[in-house]
Amino acid sequence: MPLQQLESLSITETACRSCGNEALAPILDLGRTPLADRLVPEHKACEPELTFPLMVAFCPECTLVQILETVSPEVLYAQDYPYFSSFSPALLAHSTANVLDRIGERALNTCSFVIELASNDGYLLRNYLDHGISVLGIDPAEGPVADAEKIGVRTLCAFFTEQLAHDVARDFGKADVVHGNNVLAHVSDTNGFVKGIRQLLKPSGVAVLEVPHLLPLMEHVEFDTIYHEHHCYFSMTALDKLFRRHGLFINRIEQWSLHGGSLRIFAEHTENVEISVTELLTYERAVGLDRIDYYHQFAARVDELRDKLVGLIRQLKAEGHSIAAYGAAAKGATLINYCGIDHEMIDFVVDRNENKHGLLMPGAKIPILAPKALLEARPDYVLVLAWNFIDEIIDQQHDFLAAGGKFILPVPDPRVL
Ligand code: JHZ
Repeated sequence: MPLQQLESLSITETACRSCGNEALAPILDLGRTPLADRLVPEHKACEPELTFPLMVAFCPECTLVQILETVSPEVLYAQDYPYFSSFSPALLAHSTANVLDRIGERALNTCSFVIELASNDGYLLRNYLDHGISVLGIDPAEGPVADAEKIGVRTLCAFFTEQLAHDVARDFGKADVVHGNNVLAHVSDTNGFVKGIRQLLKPSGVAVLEVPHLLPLMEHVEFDTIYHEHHCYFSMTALDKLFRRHGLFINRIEQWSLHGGSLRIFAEHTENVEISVTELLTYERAVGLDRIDYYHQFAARVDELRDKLVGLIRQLKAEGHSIAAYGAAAKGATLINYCGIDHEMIDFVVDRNENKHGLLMPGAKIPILAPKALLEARPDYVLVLAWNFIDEIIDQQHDFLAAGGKFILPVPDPRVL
């Protein structure tokens, strides 16, 4: 399909994705950017790229922070969607622990049934299979779904909608546990998704969802996690209102450091709110996350971070140093494109996901190579785009560090480690 036609497959929303309020307050404009996960094949390096506006707004009514652009899922999650969950041992360990906790606390057994929305390559559900518990994954990305099927995780290759929830409940039955990690923010029909979850849950069932938390995003200026796949940036306050609207109650939460700071929420049909929820709601109100004033300085803080990072990179280049980057992450695309970091500054990006090798970062068109390139080319500095995995990356890169290589962390305050 020609570029212009694809770009028309996008809508600029005028009302809140959660409550429908039409008086949204813009808080940050990241300009027109390419899609963060649409890596560019080398032979298309000179062709114009698809770009879409990236404007962030706050809803004074229900407090939801959201982007205004909705790019059609067919464009966002095309056949070559490159994200495979199984590339992070830390994420795999986190998922296994999640499953073991659910099996223990809900006394799940071989009669139980678990569904995961956005089940990707089966990284989480495989753990239930190990305990003889039947599972169903739902995910629209063909590549990861094919991998899930290979390891025996039954998966429907489809977008999760309210209608699909209805069909799944009819054909497969309702679930004891519905998982959904890093998917609620990705859907454009936020209300339909929550309604769908409600349809899928047995009366005693629990939905266990993980979402990046707005509070650390704001506190640590994690603006790079803003891109078109992420429609919403959830506070506990906004989540509570959203779920209650559809007769589900977030009774408990856990806070995790994953992806820069995430919430794991436990939603059920019956209200039984624990202190973990009320404390966070109180805290968010105390810091002002529910009021527009809190967001007034955010754009200036993002620009300050950009200027500092670019200043550091320019200084290192002026001193004659070579710089590469680690992690062809979606957030890396937002960071380098908003900061105007280009191939002149960064020689290449390395990533363990071989599906990304040989491709170019969107926008900046920096080539993506296997991590061994760090030892072969020996850049002096490596800008860590996948900063959320910094501990894992340090563990893997002993040889690079031992040879005198240094890491640059971009957030919350650009610095050389
Ligand atoms: P990673 C992803 O965003 C995808 P991304 C998605 N948009 C989402 O919602 C968020 O997560 C939450 C690589 N890597 O996961 C793998 C190594 O090379 O932080 C990835 O390409 N070596 C659905 O893409 C990238 O880094 C390693 O040791 O911003 C990390 O991307 C590890 C651990 C990862 O997020």
